[in-house]
Amino acid sequence: MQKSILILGACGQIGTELTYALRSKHGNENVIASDIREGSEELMASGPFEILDATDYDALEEVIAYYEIHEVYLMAAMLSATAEKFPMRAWNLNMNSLFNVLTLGKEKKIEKIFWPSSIAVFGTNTPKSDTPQSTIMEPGTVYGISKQSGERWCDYYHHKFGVDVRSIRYPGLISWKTMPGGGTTDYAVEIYHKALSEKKYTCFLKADTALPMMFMDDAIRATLQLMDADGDKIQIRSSYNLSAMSFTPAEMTESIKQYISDFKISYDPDFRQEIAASWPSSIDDSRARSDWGWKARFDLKRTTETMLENLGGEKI
Ligand code: AKB
Repeated sequence: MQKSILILGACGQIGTELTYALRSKHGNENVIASDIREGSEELMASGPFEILDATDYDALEEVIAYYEIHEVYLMAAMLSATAEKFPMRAWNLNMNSLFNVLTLGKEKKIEKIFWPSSIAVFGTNTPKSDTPQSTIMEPGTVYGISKQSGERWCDYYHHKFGVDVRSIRYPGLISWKTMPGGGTTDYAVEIYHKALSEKKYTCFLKADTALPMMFMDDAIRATLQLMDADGDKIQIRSSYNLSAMSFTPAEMTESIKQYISDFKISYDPDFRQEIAASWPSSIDDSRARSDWGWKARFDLKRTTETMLENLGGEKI
């Protein structure tokens, strides 16, 4: 039987590309995109779309019953930088939306859930390099606190009620189709746009701030791979560490200069520097590799080539 899938937060940076990937895999009509606002014309035209607030349980239940949904991908969230400005709104959105889908899972109204966590679950007391799967987690941001709590709730609902919920701790994600919104790692997307349009960029992080990053194609492939894996392979029901590459703004600048030699960077760190400084510089993802076969394909060089080609419209 063909399964029906609902994506909450389909117009965001990950949601957009996840919608296209799931539609090409399962058929446009079987993947229902939803968000609190309309998305790009291209996304809206590619299949069914519902305006839906992920924190509204009744509305969510209604859409799930109407489309006979089997799987939900909950991509709606307020990210780290914006969440610092609106703590209660962030907590309400990030937690209530998760409780809604976990409850629907508990009541057997849906069969499978994907929920994204983040490297933001770690804090200043966490080992910074090659951060292990299980370690000290004392997040110092509103967003990180919501993600760490969410991980505990996912684990609890799985072990207590048998809810099939799966999760990845995404690093910073780099993509060209949709801009990120309100994150600490957003510089790694903005820099390509500015390199092409102005040949200069002012970075809000310091030159030597190393962070774990991933190209969007890898992130989408990992998400689908995790969701397709046999349930008994998914040994971790809080969230999996996932890694591809780690670099600093200075290293990223060097990588762009290989193609745009007169590109210039300057640094004007703001409140996001403190957030970035509290996160790991690199991640140990050996459990994702051994449990469900994860392996990244994009390094910084390939990411830069792909970003500049797609944003600049010229073959590199
Ligand atoms: C952010 O910067 O808030 C996100 C994340 C790492 O979860 N990109």
